[in-house]
Amino acid sequence: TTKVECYSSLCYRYLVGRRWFDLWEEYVKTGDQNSSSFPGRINNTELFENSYRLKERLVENEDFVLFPAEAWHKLLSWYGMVDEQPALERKVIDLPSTLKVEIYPVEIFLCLHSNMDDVETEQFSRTDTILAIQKVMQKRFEVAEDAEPRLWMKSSDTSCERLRNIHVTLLDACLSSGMTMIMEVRNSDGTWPSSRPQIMRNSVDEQDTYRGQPGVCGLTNLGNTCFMNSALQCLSNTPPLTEYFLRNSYLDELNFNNPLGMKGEIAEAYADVIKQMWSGRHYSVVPRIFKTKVGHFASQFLGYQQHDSQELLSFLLDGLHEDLNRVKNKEYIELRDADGRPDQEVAEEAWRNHRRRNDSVIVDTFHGLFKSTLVCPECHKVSVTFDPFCYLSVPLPVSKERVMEVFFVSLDPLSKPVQHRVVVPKAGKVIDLCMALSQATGIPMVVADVFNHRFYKIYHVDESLSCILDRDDIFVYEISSTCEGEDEEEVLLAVYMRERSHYRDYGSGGSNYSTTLFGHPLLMALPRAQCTRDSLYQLFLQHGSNVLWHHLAAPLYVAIDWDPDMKKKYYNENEAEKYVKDQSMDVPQQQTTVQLQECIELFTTVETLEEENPWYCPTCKKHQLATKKLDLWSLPEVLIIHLKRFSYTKYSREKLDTIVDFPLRHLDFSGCLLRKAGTDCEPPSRYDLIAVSNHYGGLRDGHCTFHSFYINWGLGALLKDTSVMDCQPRGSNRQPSSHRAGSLTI
Ligand SMILES: *[C@@H]1O[C@H](CO)[C@@H](O)[C@H](O)[C@H]1NC(C)=O
Ligand SMILES: *[C@@H]1O[C@H](CO)[C@@H](O)[C@H](O)[C@H]1NC(C)=O
Ligand SMILES: *[C@@H]1O[C@H](CO)[C@@H](O)[C@H](O)[C@H]1NC(C)=O
Ligand SMILES: CC(=O)N[C@H]1CO[C@H](CO)[C@@H](O)[C@@H]1O
Ligand SMILES: [Zn+2]
Repeated sequence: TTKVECYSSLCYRYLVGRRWFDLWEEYVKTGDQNSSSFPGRINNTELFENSYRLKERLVENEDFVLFPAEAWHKLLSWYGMVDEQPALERKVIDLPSTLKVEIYPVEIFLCLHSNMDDVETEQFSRTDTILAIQKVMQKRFEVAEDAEPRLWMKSSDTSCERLRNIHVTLLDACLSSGMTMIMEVRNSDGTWPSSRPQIMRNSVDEQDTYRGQPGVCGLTNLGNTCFMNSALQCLSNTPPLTEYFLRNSYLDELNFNNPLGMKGEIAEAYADVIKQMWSGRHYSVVPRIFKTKVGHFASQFLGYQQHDSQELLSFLLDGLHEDLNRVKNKEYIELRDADGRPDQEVAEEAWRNHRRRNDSVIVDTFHGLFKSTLVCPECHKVSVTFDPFCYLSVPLPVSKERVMEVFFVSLDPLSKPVQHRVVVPKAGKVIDLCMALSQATGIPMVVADVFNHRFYKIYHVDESLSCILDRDDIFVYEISSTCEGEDEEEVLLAVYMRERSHYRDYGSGGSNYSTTLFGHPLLMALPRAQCTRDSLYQLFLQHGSNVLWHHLAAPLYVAIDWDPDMKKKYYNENEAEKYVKDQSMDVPQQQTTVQLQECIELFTTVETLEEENPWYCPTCKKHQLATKKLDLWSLPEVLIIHLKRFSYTKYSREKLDTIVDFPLRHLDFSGCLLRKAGTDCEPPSRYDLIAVSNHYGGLRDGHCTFHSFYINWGLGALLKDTSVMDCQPRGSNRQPSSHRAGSLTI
């Protein structure tokens, strides 16, 4: 999705594959009319699955760019389109609070109740109404226009829901791709087929009799909502919060007028889900209304894309907090600097001030306090503040190394490219890659990104390795140094293989043909003096006689044109695609494991502020790159720890897949809490795990799961244990307390 400006109700955007776009951009920027940079016809192949279906989870600007209609039609008229690919036209839709381009319309299966084997597929916009679907169905299945049929929506094998209001949009009805819409038409005697036994059994009847363990309840995936369900399961299994909702305490505290809140709607929708989950009457619950509400208040969670579960959890905790804030009139509070006063005093003041504006079950349960200390590098002014937090976002130790897989192409025309796995410094340069490959033997090499039989990019040795993405096809070419004299100038020649079409036009006196690229492109270094047409031609012939064309070290900056017949005879397509694996490819990649405690220590490590984010020193009266240290002061009853697995840099988005080992019981913070024990209200410092929200897979195709079955039962056991511990002294002389043992959510 993308934000767009669009003032007409019928407005479209067009998708163009990123690869073609880059080629085109290069071509127009350099103004180079060489055939080597000419992008050719628009080619969106990489965006399609079979039969021109758009691949799932494409990311704007990474996989494709969007063009307004006018620009698209210009491009199309200038370049044309390969293989009669369809234009990827997408509607701009008006969603609550934003306009978005609907990259993926909703794909619904349609069938008649009387013949559920005959299923048709149709795409709809989220802004279409259910009525629009009904009309399409009536037409498709030849149901009389005045028939007044009933519509049912089947979202899983066991649940079927009647769609009563046909005037709502697909978005508000939470319809998503893959759902089946069933149309039921009255019998001739006026009765409905589904009112007869065993047909269309509504799962509600079934569920009324189900008496399972309260809280052990699945959440139906409404199409990529695993991130939301996962967060909901974690919260649902947080005892103080769930008890608060089940006891109806929230009814007295709903804050309908808080401008920062959501008029109580999020809290009410959340309470509804929790009550259903803990009723013991359902195997699973469809959090449809909750999802719609979330979408209304935070449009980034609308629809279909994968999201960070943490992002949603953070939004939800914020929303619940403001909806349930007991403070109705927020007073203005002047913040005082610590000015050397004792930590205890400043911390208590900060917490008091926080509670004067923020007072809710969320604060009671999840908020803690940390201390941040900034030191000016110049005047050594120390600034101390205490800030509340709702969760700890801890960094992962970032590996300074990176494993790259590249193909090495040696000078020997007979040897095949060799795939290597090499370890390079993450912040290194292209030269480091060459060094790693040649083990510092100093063979001259050139690193290139090869795409579509041409050099997509040739890297300079000083370029940063971060420009190279893991998915790029990197070829490293050995380069001969043919220069005799030291001061002779060398040029790098790139060679492309082209095949001529058979078409010839002798009418104009010369031959005329079109060409297509094939095979691997080649690279070669030559003294400038040798770069004449004749000597290149000779050189090419010499090497070309070396039979196996595929490396025929026959490089020119120009392309080598092959006659189709010659190509058939001398070019072995299969042979050319082959490569061998270096033994480095057999070494299994090591997974590093770190302890959760290490991440927490990293969180409290002194860091120097970055250039983009300096601190204004009140003494020096200017921005300074101060050192900053965070310390934990007090921890909440339920502690949420967020592992920062996603790292975003200018060039790449990366998911750190380091394994983080965490204890299930007794995660101990007593060593790193600044606030010293000994006071009456000792803060909790030992935690047991109650929930984990886990994201599997890569950045784009990842899946968020909550092993609801496993975790719920496991959790049941944990909670039982916890309640046993409630009535037993913890630690040495501690009296039985009504305090629950602290719980930890990751
Ligand atoms: C073709 O490319 C070469 C190398 O980039 C450049 O020197 C030459 O001027 C280009 N020719 C045209 C016609 O643009
Ligand atoms: C279009 O691009 C794909 C790779 O993305 C390539 O395999 C295919 O040959 C291209 N088609 C044409 C006609 O150039
Ligand atoms: C080659 O063919 C194209 C298209 O048929 C034509 O426009 C062009 O003039 C021809 N060039 C030569 C040199 O014959
Ligand atoms: C942690 C938290 O929710 N703090 C809020 C307390 O209230 C102030 C003023 O309304 C907000 O700005 C904070 O975000
Ligand atoms: Zn200073």
